[in-house]
Formats: sequence, C-alpha cells, structure tokens
Amino acid sequence: MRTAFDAFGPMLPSWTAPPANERDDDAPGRRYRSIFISDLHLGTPGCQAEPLLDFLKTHPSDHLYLVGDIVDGWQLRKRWYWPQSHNDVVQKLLRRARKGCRVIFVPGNHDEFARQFVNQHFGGIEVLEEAVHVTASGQKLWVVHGDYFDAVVQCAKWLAYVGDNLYEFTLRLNRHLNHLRGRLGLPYWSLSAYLKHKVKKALNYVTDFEAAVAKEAKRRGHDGVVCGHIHRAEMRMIDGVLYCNDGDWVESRTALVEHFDGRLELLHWAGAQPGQRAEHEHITTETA
Ligand SMILES: [Mn+2]
Repeated sequence: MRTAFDAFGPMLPSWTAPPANERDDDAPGRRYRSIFISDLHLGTPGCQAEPLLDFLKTHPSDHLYLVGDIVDGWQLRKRWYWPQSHNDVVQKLLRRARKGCRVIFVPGNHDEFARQFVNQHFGGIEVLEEAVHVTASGQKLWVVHGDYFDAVVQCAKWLAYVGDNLYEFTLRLNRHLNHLRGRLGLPYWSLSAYLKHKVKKALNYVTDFEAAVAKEAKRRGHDGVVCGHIHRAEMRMIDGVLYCNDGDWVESRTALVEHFDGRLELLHWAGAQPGQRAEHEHITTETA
C-alpha cells in the first residue's frame, strides 16, 4: 500500500569518514560513531541550552543527527527569545560540521519552515526530510521526527472519546447481552470490561505513537527507527523493529548514541560537575 510517506526524499548517499587529521579530536570526552538528538526547542525558555552545550562539547562523533524541533519557529513567531547560549548551540553545531562531523538535520513540526530547504546545506549541515542511518553492525535505522504520526494517533484519541461516550450505552447492552447468554446457557462475559480495556488502550497516546512509528519502519523494511517528537526517550523492540526515541532537551536531556561497534545506547545527561569529568547515566543498553 502506498502512503504519504513514500513521497519523501531520497536515502542518504554513501559517505566516508573524514581523515583523522580533519576530525574534531581536540574535543575532550568520549567519541561516538553517531549521536541522535531532537526536540531542543531553541528559541524557548524551556530549552536547556547550557547542559546541551556541555554534552556536545564532551561528546564528539562522526555523525550527528538533529531529529527535528531543533529551533522552535512556532514560539519565536509569537515571542522573540534568543539568548547567547542558544546562539552558542547553533555555533557549536556549525563548528562540528566544519570539523568533519556529518551533521544531518531532519526538520520537525516546530521547525517545519526548514522543510522547504530539504536537500540543501546550511554551513555544512544537510537538511533532509528523513534519513536512513546504517550502523557499524549493518542495521538500517529510519530517522524521522515523528509528527507525521499525529494523524494516526489523533484518530485513536477520537475513537477513545467516542468509546467513552458509549460507555453508558455498553453497560446497558452488557446487561441485555448477558441475559441472553444466560438463557443460552453461556457463562457471564463482561462486554463493558472488554471495551473499557480497549478504550484505556486507545487513550494511551505514547503506546499508540510508538507502535505506529515502528509499524511504518517495519513496512519500509528497516531494522529500526529513530524519532523524537513525544519527548519520551525509549529504546525497545516493538514487533520485531527496534524503536528508539532520543527524548528531548527541554525536560529529560537525553540522547541516543551509537558506539563504534554499532551498539546503541540511550544517555541521560546529568551534567558536568566543576573540575570533574563529565558524567552521564545510562538509561538502557542494547546490543545491536
Ligand atoms: Mn515535534
């Protein structure tokens, strides 16, 4: 079946890492093969720009994916908010691209203004509608912000609302149904409990979102997917597909990283203490 997603841009062209002498190896801390971050919401007071700068400074990488909602165009249109630290983040990202890191920006809904610049470069940062990242261990990861799935999930929410209104009705129907079942010699079966379970499931926005994204990734034949949008970091298998959500830099300060052996890991940035080596907590570790 053809969906709206099929109309998206091309897959990534092949790319080779820059020679070692062109890499940004002056950066301290641990080098990763790839880093995925999203939902920075630069241009809003909620953006945790300072911790993000610390994280970027101490985590060099060969690839850096900016998985949408990097600059919050919606909020900036309402009220201009652009402190120095937000400028510093942009400068840091541009510097990274200059130093040989492949920086790919996949716009989200809050920075949808960038979608008109798909397949263009901004100071070495590539703008792509979506991307496919191949890990060191050969896993194909579909990289997309995730807002396209709102339609699917909203539909489920609407169904949940209808379900809620139908609840009273189903209670009555349940009584009639079980009266009939009793006359047929069948045991009691709770229609309302069954529907309540279904409604509760439908109300679970996060679960629905995750399942919808994973399903589309599977349909496209990818091994996994990396997205953001719902501000909920996660890494788990869903129906045979590795679902990764890199979280956000508004509340949770999370990033998805790929080690040089292809192993993926979700990091929670706890911040660098003065005079100490930067630290982070490991949320989940998954062997690719
Ligand atoms: Mn979003």
